[in-house]
Amino acid sequence: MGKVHLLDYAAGNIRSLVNAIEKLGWEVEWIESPNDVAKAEKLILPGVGHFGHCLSQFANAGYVEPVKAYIASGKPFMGVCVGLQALFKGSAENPSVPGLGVIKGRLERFSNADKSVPHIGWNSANTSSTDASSATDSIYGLRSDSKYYYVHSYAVPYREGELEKDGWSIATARYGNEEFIGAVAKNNVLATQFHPEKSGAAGLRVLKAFLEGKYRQPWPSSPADALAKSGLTRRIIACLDVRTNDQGDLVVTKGDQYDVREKSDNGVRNLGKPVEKAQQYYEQGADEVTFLNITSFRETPLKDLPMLEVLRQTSATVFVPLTIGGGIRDTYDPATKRTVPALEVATLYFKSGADKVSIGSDAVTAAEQYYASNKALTGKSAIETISEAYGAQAVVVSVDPKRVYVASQDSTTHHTISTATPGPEGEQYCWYACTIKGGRETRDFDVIQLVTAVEAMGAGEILLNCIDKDGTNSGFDLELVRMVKAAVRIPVIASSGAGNADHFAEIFEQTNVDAALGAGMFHRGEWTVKQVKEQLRHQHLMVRRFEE
Ligand code: 1PR
Repeated sequence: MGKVHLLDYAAGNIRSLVNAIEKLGWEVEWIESPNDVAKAEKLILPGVGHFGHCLSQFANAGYVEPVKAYIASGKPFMGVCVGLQALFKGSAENPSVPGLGVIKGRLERFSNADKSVPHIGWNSANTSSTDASSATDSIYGLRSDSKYYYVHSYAVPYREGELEKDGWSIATARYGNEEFIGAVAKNNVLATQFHPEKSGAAGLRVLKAFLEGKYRQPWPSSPADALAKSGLTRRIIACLDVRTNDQGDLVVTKGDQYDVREKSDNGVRNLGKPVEKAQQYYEQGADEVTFLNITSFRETPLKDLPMLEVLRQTSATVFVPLTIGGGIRDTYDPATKRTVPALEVATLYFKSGADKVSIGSDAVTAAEQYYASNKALTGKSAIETISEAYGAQAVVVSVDPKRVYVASQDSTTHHTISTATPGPEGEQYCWYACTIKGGRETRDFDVIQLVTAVEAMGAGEILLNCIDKDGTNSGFDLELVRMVKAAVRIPVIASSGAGNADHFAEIFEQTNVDAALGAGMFHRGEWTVKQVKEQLRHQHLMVRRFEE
């Protein structure tokens, strides 16, 4: 078994990277001090979150010179995400913090004038049209017809020829009208902006090629192919609502408008086991898997958080992003009799294999306080502390809104829309009230107030459920999605109501939503993720192909 060294210098989920390396049959050893760096024979520098935070931690721990010396020695080096960014001179994210300067160029923030930022999802890494030395070689197994998982707000803009003339091979991706560097390689160095450990079989192939030292491999693809297939795909997410049933087993369940009990015997609907279901959806080509612990408002000793083991097991074999929601807040731990900060709770989940945490009830409370204090940011809410430590892309806010019909727009101060599905009394308008505790409590607070507040607080994505639509199989709430998309610049995931592939096509064609999520239709086996994607592809909506 070969050995590879990993440098863990900052907060981040590196468990998935370790899982991926082990899956490929390699052993991971940790670099624990700057003196260890020179002893490594292969070195990977991971990194997620803020450039400045990562690079400052890295510099303060004394790693800058040893890592530069390691790279200069010619031994294999790989940087992932912020690990790629570290190789450049600096980043607009934190202009005062220098990068290693191994590659010239700086990172710029994506423009959000025409698209959501962060850039989250599966995009290309095209080498064939840009690689100076060969149009038919694959660099470290990268293929122009594969897709890779990216999650970042800053990127190195691609300027043709600039780095190639220094001997770098470049793989590019396009987001909106911005072309940026997706991967870069020269001699002993490979770096990827995307996460190979989260990019399914396509990503594992890149990691394997690096570990085996296979810089170039023949791959006969044409530049035309690459261009046709470049760009961000439509993201399909499978969601698992998880809770303990009356027998004490952790089960995947699914409600109708959040009611998860059977009408016949009042038992909790049991649709399968969480880890098995997640594996099944991964193999069907789900682009992400989300777990929601729907009874998280109950007190649980922290060490027994039920989803920790689910995440540990899932992340060992499922190489796409995993989100965990439910109970991400300051939590009283009855076992130790102390209040554990939300950041600590989130850290437990990240260490167990989560890539993002999703915050529901606590986000509503924090947003209400934000307005009560005249939009002052305290820096203390769960959203702010987790976003500060792990980056905005790791913080999803899950919204559970409910329609409130009104006869006229003047009858409420809330953000209303004119609706095509009038209320029970023929009301032509509605607003969406936020709820907490899984819809059990409705607040006098609307969805637009919530999403704009959490965006300001540092959330990176909105998971937009809709209680009226949940479990109805009648399609997503297009009006709600359009309203929220118009209010924020961060990505929005449409959720609730999907019953067939047409509903996914409809939400992507009729709104500019960033991703769509399904639950019941997959759990009941009515549709597979693969079938949904096949139909979308048929309708010329670009989706990621599952690779074995
Ligand atoms: O408040 O931070 O502890 O988080 C609790 C989380 O659990 C929230 O994200 C909340 O949405 C979720 N939740 C709580 N109770 C329920 C319930 O169903 N009783 N489920 C619940 C939310 C909504 C979606 C569902 C889609 C798609 N479920 O996740 O999967 O509506 O369903 P469909 O495609 O079958 O229509 P906190």
